Amino acid sequence: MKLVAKPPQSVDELTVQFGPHLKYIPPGGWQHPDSQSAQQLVKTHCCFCGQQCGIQLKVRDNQVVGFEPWEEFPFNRGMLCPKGVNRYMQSSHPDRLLDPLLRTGQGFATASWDEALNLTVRRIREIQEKHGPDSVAVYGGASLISEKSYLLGKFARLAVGTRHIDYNGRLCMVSAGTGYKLALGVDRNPNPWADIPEAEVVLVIGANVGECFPITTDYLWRMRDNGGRMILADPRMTPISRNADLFLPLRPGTDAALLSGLLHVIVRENLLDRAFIEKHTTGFDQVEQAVRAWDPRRTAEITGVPPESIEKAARWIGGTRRFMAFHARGLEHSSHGVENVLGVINLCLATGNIGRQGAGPNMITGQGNGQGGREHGQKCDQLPGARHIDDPAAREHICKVWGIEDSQLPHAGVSAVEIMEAIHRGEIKALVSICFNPLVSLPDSSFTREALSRLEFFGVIDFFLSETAHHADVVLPGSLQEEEEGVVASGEGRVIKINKAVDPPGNARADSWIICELARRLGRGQYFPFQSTRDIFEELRLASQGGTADYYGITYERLEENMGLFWPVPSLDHPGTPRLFEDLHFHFPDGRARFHTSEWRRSGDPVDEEFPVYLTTGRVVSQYLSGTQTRRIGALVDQYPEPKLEIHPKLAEQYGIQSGDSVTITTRRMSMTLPAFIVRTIRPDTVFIPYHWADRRSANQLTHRTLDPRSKIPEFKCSACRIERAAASPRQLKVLG
Ligand SMILES: Nc1nc2c(c(=O)[nH]1)N[C@H]1C(S)=C(S)[C@@H](COP(=O)(O)OP(=O)(O)OC[C@H]3O[C@@H](n4cnc5c(=O)[nH]c(N)nc54)[C@H](O)[C@@H]3O)O[C@H]1N2
Ligand SMILES: Nc1nc2c(c(=O)[nH]1)N[C@H]1C(S)=C(S)[C@@H](COP(=O)(O)OP(=O)(O)OC[C@H]3O[C@@H](n4cnc5c(=O)[nH]c(N)nc54)[C@H](O)[C@@H]3O)O[C@H]1N2
Ligand code: SF4
Ligand SMILES: [Mo]
Repeated sequence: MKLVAKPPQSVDELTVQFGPHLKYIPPGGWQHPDSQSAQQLVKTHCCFCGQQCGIQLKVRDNQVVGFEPWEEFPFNRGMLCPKGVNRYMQSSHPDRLLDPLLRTGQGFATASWDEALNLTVRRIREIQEKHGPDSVAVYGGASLISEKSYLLGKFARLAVGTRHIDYNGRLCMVSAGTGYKLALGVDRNPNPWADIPEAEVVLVIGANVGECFPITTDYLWRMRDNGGRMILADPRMTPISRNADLFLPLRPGTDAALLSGLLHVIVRENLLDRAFIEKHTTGFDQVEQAVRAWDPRRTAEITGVPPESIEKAARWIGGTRRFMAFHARGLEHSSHGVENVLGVINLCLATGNIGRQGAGPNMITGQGNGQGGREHGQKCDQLPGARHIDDPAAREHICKVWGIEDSQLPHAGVSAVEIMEAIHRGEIKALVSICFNPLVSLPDSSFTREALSRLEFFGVIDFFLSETAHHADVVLPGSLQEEEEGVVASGEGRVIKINKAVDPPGNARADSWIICELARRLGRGQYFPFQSTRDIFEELRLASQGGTADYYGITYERLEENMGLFWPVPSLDHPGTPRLFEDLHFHFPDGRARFHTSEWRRSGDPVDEEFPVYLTTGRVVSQYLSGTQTRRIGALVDQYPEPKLEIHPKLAEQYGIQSGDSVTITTRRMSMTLPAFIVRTIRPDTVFIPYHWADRRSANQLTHRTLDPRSKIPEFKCSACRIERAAASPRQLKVLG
């Protein structure tokens, strides 16, 4: 059987049709070959979310033509969500970039690799000669396999010679990471998911598990089948609320208050684990003092959660020694995201719930390599092995592995949103970006668009022409996950093997080749002698050795044999570490976990008379992130074709809005118009918009740039808005992009 949609042989069409419209494969348009027609089945993982489900890709004639479940992989045991079963359609998609593109007066023209790479290198050096080494910045991404993210950190610091490198995980996992490092000394989930069914009480706070982590739902159901209870805290009743035992419908941006209120009741009712607190922690006295003010009545006023529900939840949590908490971006996308995370960890520490099966605080990692992508140096303050760039011992180790002097290794740069702000101010003049679509995903998109227009040089490496790439001077056609072998670390902390299924099509090249080639042409080839991602991994092992995220004992062969290994794996005979802190030794010199006070503060964009409604943003099950990948697949597009404004019937009635009406929503930045979707599952003072679309359909036109002071994450989950019924109907789009 053959593919109905054939990949184009050239990008001529793109050079003519330069614009926001992309092609998509209609549902059923790409025929599903039967298993006999596949020449090869490649065991690998889904390229999308941090669950990293095992999957087998069917390969025929160097094309990925379908998939088979991989029943033996222990995490998902063959289960996949709608994105996983449709991902294979990207491989030969008609929109794949097949040649380098250079900007011309009218749009883009195809170019040879020599032209495109040489121009990139020449512009970087010209700009640095004029404005200094730090006038160039590098953006990375957490969908990249760990080899590429390691390589990118080295590329920025040694080949470009800039201190400014950061990545899209800055919009995602950094509040969690900062919180876990502050409290426990390590940025990784303490528990493997196999622990979930063993818990007696689970708190899910700010995570839409059903739509964003569909496979985790199965673990939660098993926990409930075993008699466990689930508490859900969210301004929206997401799909898993149907099986929640207690629902806490909190107001956006009030998590720290809720968590203080829960701890208040636990203290008052003496449900603490005093022995654990005394022996294994520091700082509880201040926290105990701080939560005194948060009695259920005051907590209810701020959060909107009834006081009885707060009391009940606290008694359940304090009444078990098998309590697990799970949080995702609903908790963390906040100007006090780190404090919110610390509030969750405080609950676990105060009740002695950590280091055991079925007990512990857990972040749910977002992106495919959201965990691994933040371990090996593409963060602005980080060196491989999750080391800090200002730590003299860490610098010495990395300088030795890289064969350089300390003076050659730049110090910390600024974070992703701050890089965009420095571009806007004209301080950073050039940007090289891979695996990031900031025009859609950063807050306040008009600001981002303005900043991009001020760049003197912008180079993008992507396999599709993303909305951001439209602003590039050079677009280098890179590779999909299945086009290079390597490793990722799943949300559990399990390092797993990604296998290569096909070569990049046309003149597209492996991302790692592109980065190494740029480094060579920048005159730094001696530091980039890699012939393969395996070579890069061998260096990564050495660079991570002795660090928190120690990969020294991991080899590709061991990963294949064991279906992954949980880091740290300090030696070749080490079995890996599925559960952290079993010895109740936390990663600080005195071995004690740290309590930190977690104070509630208002959002950076507070509601008032003019903007009286809370706006929150997030996801739907069929779309992924900025949508560049999933908006091109009809079977996914048709499930949720365009952004809608979720609104409660009471609020809708107040403004005379009916389902399907056009609604104009305005924030302190911008207005947009979109159809109303009236649902009873959202708080009546809050509206929700999924953010997977671009341009006039982008939720990030509305959001604000307030950052958490420590993690530098934007406050995507809480803006103030006003709404009104719009006169005209929004454009009904038939071809969806
Ligand atoms: N289908 C799909 N799955 C995905 C992704 C995707 O794009 N699509 N992306 C992946 C990535 S990178 C990530 S980071 C994760 C994100 O996974 P989640 O964080 O689960 O997803 P979101 O929709 O961003 O937000 C989660 C929930 O937070 C709630 N919320 C909003 N404001 C608040 C608040 O102030 N407090 C609390 N407690 N809750 C609030 C929202 O109602 C929403 O239900 O999903 C991953 N999985
Ligand atoms: N309003 C609002 N905004 C948000 C969020 C929200 O909840 N609300 N969530 C935030 C979160 S949690 C996240 S993670 C960010 C994500 O934001 P982005 O990182 O901008 O989103 P992606 O869609 O993953 O963009 C990645 C780009 O890299 C490309 N790409 C993917 N894999 C590879 C690869 O292996 N190699 C190469 N060369 N390119 C690749 C894709 O084609 C795509 O163009 O968005 C954030 N923005
Ligand atoms: S749950 Fe995540 S990893 Fe699994 S199939 Fe869906 S998108 Fe892919
Ligand atoms: Mo994310």
